[in-house]
Amino acid sequence: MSAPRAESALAASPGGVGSIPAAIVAEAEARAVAVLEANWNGSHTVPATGLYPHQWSWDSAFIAIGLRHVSPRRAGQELDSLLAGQWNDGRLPQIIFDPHRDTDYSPGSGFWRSRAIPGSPADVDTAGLIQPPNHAWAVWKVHVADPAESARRSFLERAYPRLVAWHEYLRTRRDRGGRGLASIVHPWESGTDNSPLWDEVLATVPGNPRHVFERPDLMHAHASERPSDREYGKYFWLAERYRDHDCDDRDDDFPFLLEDPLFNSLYAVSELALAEIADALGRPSAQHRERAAELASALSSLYSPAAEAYGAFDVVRGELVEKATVNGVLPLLVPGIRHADELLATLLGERFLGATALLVPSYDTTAADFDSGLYWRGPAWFNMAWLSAVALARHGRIEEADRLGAQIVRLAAADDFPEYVQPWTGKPHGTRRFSWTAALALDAIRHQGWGVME
Ligand code: 2M8
Repeated sequence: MSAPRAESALAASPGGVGSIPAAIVAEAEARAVAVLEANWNGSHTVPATGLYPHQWSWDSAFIAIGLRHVSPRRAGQELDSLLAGQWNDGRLPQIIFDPHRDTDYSPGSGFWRSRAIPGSPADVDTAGLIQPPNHAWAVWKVHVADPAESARRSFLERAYPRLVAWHEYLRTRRDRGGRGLASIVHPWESGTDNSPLWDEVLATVPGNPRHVFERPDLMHAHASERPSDREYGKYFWLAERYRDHDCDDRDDDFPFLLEDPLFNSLYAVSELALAEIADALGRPSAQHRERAAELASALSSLYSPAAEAYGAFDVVRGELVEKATVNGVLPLLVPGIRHADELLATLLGERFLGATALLVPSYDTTAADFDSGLYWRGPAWFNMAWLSAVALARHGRIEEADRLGAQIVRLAAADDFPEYVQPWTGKPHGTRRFSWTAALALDAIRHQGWGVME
């Protein structure tokens, strides 16, 4: 289903944030800061006060990347508080629960009962799953925003061993396919929950969990903008099975094991950030650069010539899911990645940004099941636009990156920092005053350039 396409601001208004009147940028900036202020709860920032009332893992890293421009200290606290939820095996959990908001989101701490699982942190309740590893990258970016403040707080010294343990967890416990890439064990771990990439595998997953689940999310977002109850049945079934095996990653018959191209690309970028951190601390860094190169090389097995994008590898069936999603063009972030020309052509071509999209759609707009308003099955998300801008700039496409940066700012400010938008009209969807939308708009305004490690 494709929607009528509006005249493209991307094509019609060349130039970056500088092409937006200064007063509008100043107002957008002030309002973005106010969103982050309102969503700060004393130790971390919630993604949105109603829909997502706890601390989410990869959200916090994106949030810190924006927050660093207004308060490097608070950006550091954001990440410190996330790292405090680390398990003994190194995993950084998808969610750290706020005990005061326990019934406001499902599954909550009562479902996960993490403290009963060996190796979980003793003083906070967390989910057992993980999210994409953008954390070392965020730690580095927070450090470079104010190295003196970072040094005063020994930020890198404290974060580095925890980040190394996190990546070790991914390398040792999550290489379920033995192919040098990390597998996700649940759609929630991708951050792109109901992406069409997971459809075929989810079809094999039972949808009848024992847990009787509720949908408090539907009080804050319309059902047509959220995964269905049918999908939720499968999500809970998988989470329940993972929890009941004590989240130990040694469940041989686990039915959902996928290598996601975006998850592994962020892993590679974060491994390079670990090298920067190690250099700054005067420690050996070569192993991190080698590891990043290994990941780049292993990622190439995900390339699909048919999709002209990277797909996701289904470890259980040994098959590549060959669909073009925004996840599958973002390996462009990784130095040394193969098929970069094809990925650039896909990202800038008709199926994604094309001549008329305002932001990058999450899924191939020509696919039969593309849906311009449904969550991760078509709409454009601000974190993906921001990652695309960084990726484009890496490949010398500065003008396109700047235009995307300007669109991030315009569309974020136009509708009170929406969670996601219709790609051609910019119509807002999901919740409003969404933290990573505000944070990444702030970064697009304030950053010194799109350099990956700046
Ligand atoms: C969405 O995911 C959560 C589960 O983690 C949900 O649907 O309830 C995704 O957009 C994910 O990427 C994001 O981290 C999370 C919080 O913003 O919401």
